Amino acid sequence: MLKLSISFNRKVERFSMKRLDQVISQEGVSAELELVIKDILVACKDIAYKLGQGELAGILGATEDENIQGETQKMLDVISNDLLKDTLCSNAFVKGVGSEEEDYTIAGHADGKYLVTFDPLDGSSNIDVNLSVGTIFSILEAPEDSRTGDDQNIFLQPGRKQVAAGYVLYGPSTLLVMTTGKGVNLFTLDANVGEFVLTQEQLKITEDTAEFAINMSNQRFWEPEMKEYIDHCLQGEEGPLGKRYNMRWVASMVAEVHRILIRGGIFMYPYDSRDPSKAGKLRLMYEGNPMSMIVEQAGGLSSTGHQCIMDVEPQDIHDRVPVILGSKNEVKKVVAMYGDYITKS
Ligand code: P6P
Repeated sequence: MLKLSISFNRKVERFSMKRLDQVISQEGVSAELELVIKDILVACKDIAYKLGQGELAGILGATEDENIQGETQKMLDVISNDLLKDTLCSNAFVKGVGSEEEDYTIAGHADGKYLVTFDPLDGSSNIDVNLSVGTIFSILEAPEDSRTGDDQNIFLQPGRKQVAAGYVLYGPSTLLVMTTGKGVNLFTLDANVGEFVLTQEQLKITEDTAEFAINMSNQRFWEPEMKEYIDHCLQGEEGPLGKRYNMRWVASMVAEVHRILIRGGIFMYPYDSRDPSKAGKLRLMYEGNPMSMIVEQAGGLSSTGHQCIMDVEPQDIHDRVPVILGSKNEVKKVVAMYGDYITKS
């Protein structure tokens, strides 16, 4: 009898959960912006379905093409990109889109109010081994002038100008984490009804951590400051940081950031000397900025080592940026080693 009552309560609780539109309308989001967010999620629900099909859909594996980043495109990279691009460019309130998978920005509606940048399938090297991947999106207001969405210059705004940012994590469950500047909420896709429902609200990142995420195989290419910080972590209790650290690396930024939101941590993809012409591996407009808005809205910090990522003035839609983000007090330790201590409280 007890078992039946528990399962019944869970069902009742689920149907009392707030839907996405109920939450964002309470945040004072304009009807136009709500429609843009909803279209992003229409595409993401289709991406989630296609990912869930795996081998059955015959869409795993790589294409023979490379994107502008010099990365071989997976079939699902292209499919996900096309879904988001087609859905958003047909939305009357979208002036243009920028994608990791597109060389140039693409025009939507000339009088659209919003610009959307996205990484359609971040971490896609994980697809063929069935590990978590995600979609990252960032929304800016379009300048009120005559330039059209295929002019990348209208996108070149610092991350502080974002009006919304989020990601969809395609894991054991499909989760949406999003902010419109009033905190960070977590929604779970209820596949039975095709709705994202609020499952955790106002997420906060713990200020301290003992878990770092970095690709250690690049250690010989890092700047001395990063080498020193990681060396201090590895010295554990006997070292200058005075505690034992754990390490994680999923090679999927969405999964790393989600773990940090839930249990704290610090994620770093620092500058490395493999290609001195590049500021880092990760891209500012559709990885660094949206993840930084989420992390800062959840009480964390996000820095290049020398300035907050959302203060960087972009020069190109595909600008790269060093990324150090996560638990506030740990990010401050790393940034202090670079000498430019963040004075944010
Ligand atoms: P590496 C995925 O390709 C990605 O852009 C991020 O999601 C991830 O954190 C990073 O690159 C992984 O890079 O060099 O470890 O494969």
